[in-house]
Amino acid sequence: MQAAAHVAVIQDISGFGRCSMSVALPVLAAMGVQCCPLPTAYLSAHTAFPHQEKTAFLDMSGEMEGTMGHWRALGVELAAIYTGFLGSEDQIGLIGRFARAFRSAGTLMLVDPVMGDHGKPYRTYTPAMCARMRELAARADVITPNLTEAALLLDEPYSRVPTDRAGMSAWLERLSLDGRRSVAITGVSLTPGQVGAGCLDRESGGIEFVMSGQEPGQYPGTGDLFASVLLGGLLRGESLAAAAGRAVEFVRACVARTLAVGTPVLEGVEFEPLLGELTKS
Ligand code: PXL
Repeated sequence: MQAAAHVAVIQDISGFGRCSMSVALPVLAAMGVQCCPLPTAYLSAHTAFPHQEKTAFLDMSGEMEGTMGHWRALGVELAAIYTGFLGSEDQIGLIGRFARAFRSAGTLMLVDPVMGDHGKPYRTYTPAMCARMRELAARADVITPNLTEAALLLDEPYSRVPTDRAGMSAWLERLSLDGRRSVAITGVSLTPGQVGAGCLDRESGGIEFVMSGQEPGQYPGTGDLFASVLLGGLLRGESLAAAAGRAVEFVRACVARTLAVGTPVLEGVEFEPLLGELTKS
């Protein structure tokens, strides 16, 4: 019997609205991973909610620094480092140092370059943060940008997002940095009614599009859900395309359920009742 893998989960905790840490921890736990949370910031609610001027925001950079020292003293070993939404520009450099301290030959580094959606950066993401995110993502083994983030990483306008297989394959190649990192772009739609992920696996060099039926709804936090399921699959030894296929189907099922239940869009998807699906290999 094998011990659960340790994974450092580096992203914010949002108090209301399912996203980031409150999605990553249950998903990875259901998939047999021991999560080691390293919160970047606390927000009272994610950034898409109204009354943003009332947001309680705590930057946790100081605690991140302290955690690094403590974990070093404890000799913590990590099977994966998983980063998502970050609270400030300086944190991106701090995570670079974290990776140098804790990454060994067998550590998988997944950077979800959380920066924006629907063609626009998130409210808290400055151009300087986007530039630093590009540097962090350059060190990753796997990145999981949505279409907006893919455009930001490539410094292309959102209007140039490819809509066909050849164009998307060219973006995947560019994002792989000459095959040095694997890439899964989310929110890709090449045929009407189908949506999924475009994947370039650096192990094989192959490009695959894993698609499923498109549900008529869009929810915050689905990128976090995708990246978390993908990582759980990779840690189980699945190929990038197999893990992405599992993640695409899980997100679709959660969206379908949420539409059926009719809960508010900003609260994100009802993934909790479906977590049992992830315990199956
Ligand atoms: O789902 C990405 C995300 C994570 N964390 C916070 C966010 C968002 C997207 O809006 O606001 C705080």
